[in-house]
Amino acid sequence: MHVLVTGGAGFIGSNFVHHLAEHTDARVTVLDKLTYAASRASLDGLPPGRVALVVGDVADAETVDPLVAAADVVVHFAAESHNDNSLHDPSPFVHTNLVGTYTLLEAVRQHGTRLHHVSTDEVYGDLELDDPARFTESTPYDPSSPYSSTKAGSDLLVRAWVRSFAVAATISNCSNNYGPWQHIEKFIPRQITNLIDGRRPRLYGEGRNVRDWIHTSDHSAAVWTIVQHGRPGETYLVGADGERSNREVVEAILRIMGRSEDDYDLVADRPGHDLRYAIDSTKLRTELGWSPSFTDFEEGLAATLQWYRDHEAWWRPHKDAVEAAYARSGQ
Ligand code: NAD
Ligand code: TDX
Repeated sequence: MHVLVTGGAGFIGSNFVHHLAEHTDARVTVLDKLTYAASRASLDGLPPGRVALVVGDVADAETVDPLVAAADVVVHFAAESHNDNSLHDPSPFVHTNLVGTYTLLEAVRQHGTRLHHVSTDEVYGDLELDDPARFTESTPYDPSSPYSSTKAGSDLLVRAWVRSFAVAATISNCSNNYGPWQHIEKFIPRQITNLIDGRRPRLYGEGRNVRDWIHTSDHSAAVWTIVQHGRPGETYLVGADGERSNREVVEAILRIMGRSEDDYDLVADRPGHDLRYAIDSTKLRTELGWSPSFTDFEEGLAATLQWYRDHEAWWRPHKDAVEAAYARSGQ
């Protein structure tokens, strides 16, 4: 099996490539533009001869077409992924998330190649803190940010290509990932590296917003399960029952580091900040038999914290610039 992985040098994509190398015999081609969010180092240590990296844009049909023609299946992770960036400049989000997905869809249509599209729970908007409901596959789309609206649009393109052109595609919508190689602009690595650096954690607003955390390895296993056993045309929600308020996450990080639990700052809120995400992944668990391995969030968090301690050389060169950009927004 030859798998084309778009965005395979990013946080979740690279974890997925390692998952394929460890658990399958698949040959992998990574297509990645190597934006600021990518890291070649995240692909180190892979078996030589089984993984190739092509540097290119998923929205460039001339690059994409021969790669899709040569693949048995395409797994599409490539995206602009950070909500805060999308509030400052939505343009690359429209280009990569919408035009990129369209470009890939036209290529898989042309070549009859199976596609798995990786998406987010943010397409469903947000829930109230006290709402017993969780998102399911039939929750109506209601995205809030330029990021989530371009992801929602990309999902709708996939659904339309399935229905109109019989493209064999599946979609997964996953909750917030954490783990190694996540860019330090994101919430958990930002707070961990702040503390290692002698800075205080920075919580938006009151820190009440809730996210549903899943370890990225469990997301990779879910995506591979769907590629193998998912029914074309279907959507599967991926989540590990990991709801925590942002304040609880920061308190847990502070505890693990032996610091006082109130040693953080409240800073300017994110405009349009989604209140709560929560995933009901019953369909994936019952139909395809997937379940998460990382069931203890604090344990996964402690391991992730240790990873950032051990990989300071990777994130250190970017830390000041990331913090300077946040400071311009009072965050
Ligand atoms: P990331 O930002 O860490 O990585 C994205 C990768 O895509 C980078 O390697 C980047 O270079 C590449 N890329 C960007 N634009 C490209 C283009 N035009 N052509 C080719 N490559 C391009 O993102 P991530 O957090 O690993 O997210 C991966 C996917 O998973 C995204 O589709 C995202 O929407 C989805 N997702 C993420 C989360 C999460 O918590 N991070 C949760 C659910 C779904
Ligand atoms: O410094 C911070 N302080 C803070 O309170 C940062 C960076 C974030 N936050 C809050 C905002 C969110 O409520 O933490 C929460 C998580 O923030 P992000 O890491 O930016 O993630 P989020 O906006 O929830 O989106 C993530 O999960 C869904 C990914 O970035 C998306 O790609 C994915 O689709």
